[in-house]
This record gives sequence, C-alpha cells and structure tokens, in this order.
Amino acid sequence: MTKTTLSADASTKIAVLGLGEMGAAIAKTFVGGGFPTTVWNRTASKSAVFLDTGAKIAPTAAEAAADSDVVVLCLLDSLAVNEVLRSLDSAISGKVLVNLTSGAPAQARTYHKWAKEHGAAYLDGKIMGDPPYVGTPQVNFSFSGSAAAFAVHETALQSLGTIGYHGDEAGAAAVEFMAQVAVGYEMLIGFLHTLRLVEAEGFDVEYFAERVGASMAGYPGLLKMMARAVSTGEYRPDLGSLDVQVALMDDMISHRESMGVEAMRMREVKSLMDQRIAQGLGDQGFSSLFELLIPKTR
Ligand code: FVH
Repeated sequence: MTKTTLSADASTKIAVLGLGEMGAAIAKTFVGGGFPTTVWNRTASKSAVFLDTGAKIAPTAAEAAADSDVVVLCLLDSLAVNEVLRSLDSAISGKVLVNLTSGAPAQARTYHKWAKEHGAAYLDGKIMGDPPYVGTPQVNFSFSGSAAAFAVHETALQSLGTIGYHGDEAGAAAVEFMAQVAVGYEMLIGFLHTLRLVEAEGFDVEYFAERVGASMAGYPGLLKMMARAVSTGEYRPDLGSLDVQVALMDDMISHRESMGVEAMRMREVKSLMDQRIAQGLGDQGFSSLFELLIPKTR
C-alpha cells in the first residue's frame, strides 16, 4: 500500500473533481490562492472555463487525481460520487480524498472505508453557504475524518471559508450538516405556512418577516436552555408551563383553520402538550415534549 503524502505547503497539488456551481467556485478559490490546481468535470465544456486561469485541465478524473496530493470531490450526490470513485480506483492511492458532496453520515463512513482500502486518507466535508461567497467567512465548511490530513491541509481548506473539524469519526460532519439543514427546513416550512396566515389577514409579509427576524435575537439563548434541559432531564417551565401554554393552542389551531391555513404542526404540538399534561407533568415547559419524541425502532 502506498503511503499517503501528509506534508503540505503552498505547493500542495489539488485536484477538484466536479465543476458545477459549487465545485467551480472551490476550484477558482484554490487557483486564486496560488495552489497548483487540476480540474476535471464529466461535461468537458465546464472545464474549458478554466483555460488560461493557471489551472490544469485533466481529461479524466483518474488523471487529475494521479497528478495531485489532495483530491477534492464536489458532485451532485452520492450516485455521482460512487461513479467517480469507481473510475479513480488505484489513482487515489497515497492521496488525501476530500469529499465535499452533500450526503448522509452512512455514506461518509462508506467512503472512509473505501479510501482506507485504496490507500488514501479521507476527509468528509459539508458545505453551508452559497457558491459566490466561497473564499469568504460567509461559507461554512465542516470536516470530519483523518485528523492528520486535516491538520496538514488546514491552510488550504481555510482559504475556502470558515472551517470546523468535528473529529475523526468520518460521519460527524454529515450528522451536523443533516441536522442543521433539517432545522432550517422545518423552521422555514413553518414560516411559509405562517406567511400564508399573515397574508390572508391582509398584513404585509415583508414587515412581518422583519418583526420575526428581530424576535430571532432571543433564540440562541433559548436553544441552549432547551438543549441543557434535554441533556439533564430537568424540565423547567421554559416558555411558561405546559398548563398555561396549552390554553392558547385551540385558538392558534382555530385561527389557522378559519383562514384556510394548514394547522397540522399546531395540532401536533397540542397533542404532545395534552399527553404530557395527562401524565401529570403540566408544570414543566416546552422542552419536556422531547420525552415523547421517542425514535421509532429501526
Ligand atoms: N450550490 C449550492 O448552493 C450548494 C450549497 C451547499 C452545498 N451544495 C452541495 O454541493 C454539491 C455540488 O453542488 P453544485 O451546486 O456544484 O451542483 P451542480 O451545479 O448541479 O453540479 C453538480 C456536479 O456534479 C456532476 N455530476 C453529476 N452527476 C455526475 C456523475 N454521475 N458523474 C460525474 N459527475 C457528475 C456534474 O457534472 P456535469 O453534469 O456538469 O457533467 C456537476 O459537475 C452538492 O452535493 C450540493 O448539495 C451546493
């Protein structure tokens, strides 16, 4: 088995495989940072954009990898990653594979195993932010996997944005990413339903959004308090006791229903509060509903 190259400086050679919106932004940032960069994309026309930029353009993913120390993958999904990894095969031996494609923890663990079997170090990376902001602190890159590879290539990775390392368990960055994205989607679908309500009442949705934005200032403290309650199992009456909170729920549900707006989530909240109160725990707060959210057996 070839030994992975773990010494880095500005001459560290980087391959970027996948030149979609995000991959192209990453490749441009490495080129701009002075790193010798080789690019490859399945559809060759996207590589052509890199002519005259100082980047090398490789005809195949394997050739790009063979010519580099660090091989960065930024592809659509795990199907694309599987296909490209198959084509790399022994060209990855001795390299550091950095997979920045969005995906689940189990996939990251599978790629880690694959990399090990092929003589490569593995870093899984997950991105939160928009391609035009790559290279600025506004884009977050979370990594997990080989601590040695992260330490050696930290400077190169730092050139991409704000970076964090979540330890050597390869799936950790994906756990964080999936959880963050889930919180975002769950909150934002609730926000969109509520905009329907605000609009149906004839109010200005943009003004309302500003008001909600201002209320968000209180959320970091609340989230910390709730997580503390969950981890200790001590449920103080956060947001008030459930006995008090539940009194509002029927009004919230009927307000939504009267305006023809989806009330499914409010009914879920009320049902959980009712169950907790029926257990004699109405003096506890909202965090205590966590006790009822038991994962279904897998
Ligand atoms: N764009 C964004 O805003 C974000 C923000 C946060 C995280 N992501 C993730 O980044 C991954 C790449 O996203 P992207 O925006 O670059 O996506 P596209 O512009 O659609 O480019 C997709 C690239 O993947 C290549 N590709 C697709 N299937 C295959 C395959 N079977 N074999 C080889 N390459 C494949 C595609 O190639 P082509 O269609 O040009 O030939 C593009 O290079 C993604 O995980 C986001 O979730 C983006």
